Amino acid sequence: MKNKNTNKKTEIIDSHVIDNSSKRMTTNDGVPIHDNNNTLKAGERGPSLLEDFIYQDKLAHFDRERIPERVVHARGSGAHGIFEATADISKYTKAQFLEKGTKTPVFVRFSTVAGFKGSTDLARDVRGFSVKFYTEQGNYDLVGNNIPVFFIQDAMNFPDVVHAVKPEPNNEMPQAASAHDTFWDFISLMPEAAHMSLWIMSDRAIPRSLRMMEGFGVHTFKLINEKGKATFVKFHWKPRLGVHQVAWQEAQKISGYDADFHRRDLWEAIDKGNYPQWDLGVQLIPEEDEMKFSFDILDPTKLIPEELVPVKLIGTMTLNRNPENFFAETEQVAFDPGRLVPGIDFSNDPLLQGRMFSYADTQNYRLGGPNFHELPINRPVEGKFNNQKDGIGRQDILKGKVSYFPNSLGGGCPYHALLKGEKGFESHNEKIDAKKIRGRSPSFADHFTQARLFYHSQTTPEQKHIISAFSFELSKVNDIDVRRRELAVLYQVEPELAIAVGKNLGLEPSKTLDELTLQFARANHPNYPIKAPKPEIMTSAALSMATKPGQGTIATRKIAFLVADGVSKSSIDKLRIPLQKEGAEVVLVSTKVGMLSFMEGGQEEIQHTYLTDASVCFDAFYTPAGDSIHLLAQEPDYIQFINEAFRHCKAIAFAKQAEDLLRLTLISAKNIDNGIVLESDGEIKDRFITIMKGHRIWERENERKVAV
Ligand code: HDE
Repeated sequence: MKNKNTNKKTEIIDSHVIDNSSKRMTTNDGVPIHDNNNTLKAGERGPSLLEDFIYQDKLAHFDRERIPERVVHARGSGAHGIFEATADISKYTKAQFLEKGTKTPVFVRFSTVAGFKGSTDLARDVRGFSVKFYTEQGNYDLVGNNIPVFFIQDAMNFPDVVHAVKPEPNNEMPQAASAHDTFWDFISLMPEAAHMSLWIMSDRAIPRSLRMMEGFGVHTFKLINEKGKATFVKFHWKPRLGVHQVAWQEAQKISGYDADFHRRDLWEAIDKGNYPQWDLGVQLIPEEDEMKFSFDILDPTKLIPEELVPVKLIGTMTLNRNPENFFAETEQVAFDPGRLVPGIDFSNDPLLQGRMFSYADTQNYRLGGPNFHELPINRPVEGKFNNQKDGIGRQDILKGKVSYFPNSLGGGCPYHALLKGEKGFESHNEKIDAKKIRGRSPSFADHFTQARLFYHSQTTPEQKHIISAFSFELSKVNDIDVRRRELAVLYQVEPELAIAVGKNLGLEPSKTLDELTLQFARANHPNYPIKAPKPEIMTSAALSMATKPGQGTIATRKIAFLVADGVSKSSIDKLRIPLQKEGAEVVLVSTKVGMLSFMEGGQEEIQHTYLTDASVCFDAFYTPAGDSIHLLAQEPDYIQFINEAFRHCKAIAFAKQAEDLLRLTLISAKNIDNGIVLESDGEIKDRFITIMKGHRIWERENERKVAV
């Protein structure tokens, strides 16, 4: 489908798009190619000739097709869109793109961190959430994650945490997984990682869809107003479709059925016009309140509970256009938290400060030199004007003989704003009077209070999933001392959590931190462990996915209608029409592709089958009435669909005539719950939709020892 949503940025992209249709093939120099099938040879059976410039042109380019993948966040999916500012926050910031009513083109890239470029989308991992705003005042990058805190406090540890989570260097295993010795060795020695490790073991790390996750700027930044006054700010993205997860067992199966599950979901949603939306929220903290909290707002292992500082919504982002070309756009886009526009500035968060060096540095390497700003996806919409010149791959053609400043021969241009009394980016005029120190603030020394806050804020099923995740990961750790050490860390977070995980490992957690862990903690904080300040709150509803606002929609959720030839069309439509009205997507899954024949006569084309699709890829299920039920009774994969749906706590509906099929499944009279919606109990529609809005039937898990 031709991209119809255009904006100032996509016009730049479009001007670079090459359309091969109806064109004659040429070499890279535009020379028409007569024969693209045969190399030039000395005789029919002779050797190839060096003068075959057509072959060399083709192969030399092919040989250089790959560029280094990102050292982290290698696996990603991107989309274009628009951000519209919806609130007046001019009191806090002079950022032009945040002026109420302003529309700004954006490009977004979502990513996993640990896996290679071709790894599964379903890894248990933090997701990158990077947004490039192409503002009238230049590009602004908000390079965030779907988890609001980070593993480490200081940038110096970044290569270490990445080396620990990546495949182990001796055997390059495991791929896109944190369940191995080196990761937990590192984490168990770094108590500051406790908070993030709980998030990463929670359902946040296995999203149902990229469209259904929150985003966070993580660090505290500053907004700067016209008068130069600063206000601290935390950025949030709130998805309109709610925040949902898949179960870990599902994630592992989906990785086999469709490793591109998230990428495909995003692409298809945009392609169908189901444009995902997020509201941008800010938590604003006056400069005077910097030291007011029980934690340090510069510490990236801490969040600011929404109960203490509410999130104010200031704009909406809509992703409405897929990239034309994955490599040119999603792969070559270069995000950098150091790209700021007037009105926004850094804070002194030591992790953020460290990021300032790394992004442009890695991009100079990954994208082959200093001209990556000129790639169509990275170009600012209002152009760039300076005296930087030359370098590999330079595309801009600088006019005239002047490439220095100050100059008179070029009329003093490009001039800097100051000279003409205009405004450009000005750093916040913060006063700093300090001694150089290679060390850490004592205000960063409380590592467990917020980890505890997170755990206590989860519902029972969510806590069970965290216990299961730690049990899974630590069971995959071979070194028993690492297991013990991590259990001791968990004990500091919450004894019950440590005991529950310990049971699954056959270990009793120690009540005190391991000596080695203490030694490392004391290197940063000599008096460790410190007495933690009293927290302001003990639980925060905003931290649970189950209690998020926006959960009450089933829009774009995928519902499998399980059919075969002879199915009743009226039984299908009775539910299909109301579900589609709610914005849900109904997918007919049958025994074969091609035409499906209805009991009442007539046919419909089928794209999905029990062979090609899997239960774990859908949100809810319905078996309509008709002669099809005899065929389904003999279809083991149908039974598997239902059993897996039941296992993963999903809503399953049966038309009256199809209820007999239940006998063949694991669902018995004993374990029927309100997630099994039967027509014999009355009209299905409303009950089915209500159940789906709750996402899962968590009570089913109570029957089991280990969560899904
Ligand atoms: Fe990154 N990070 N990071 N990071 N990061 C990169 O930049 C780095 C951190 C994040 O879709 C790299 O161009 C350091 C926090 C995202 O292209 C690299 C530190 C957060 C992406 C880099 C951090 C992030 C990256 C690799 C600690 C959440 C993907 C390729 C000081 C707020 C961007 C690249 C995309 C990518 C360095 C910590 C988010 C190596 C040194 C905290 C979403 O430059």
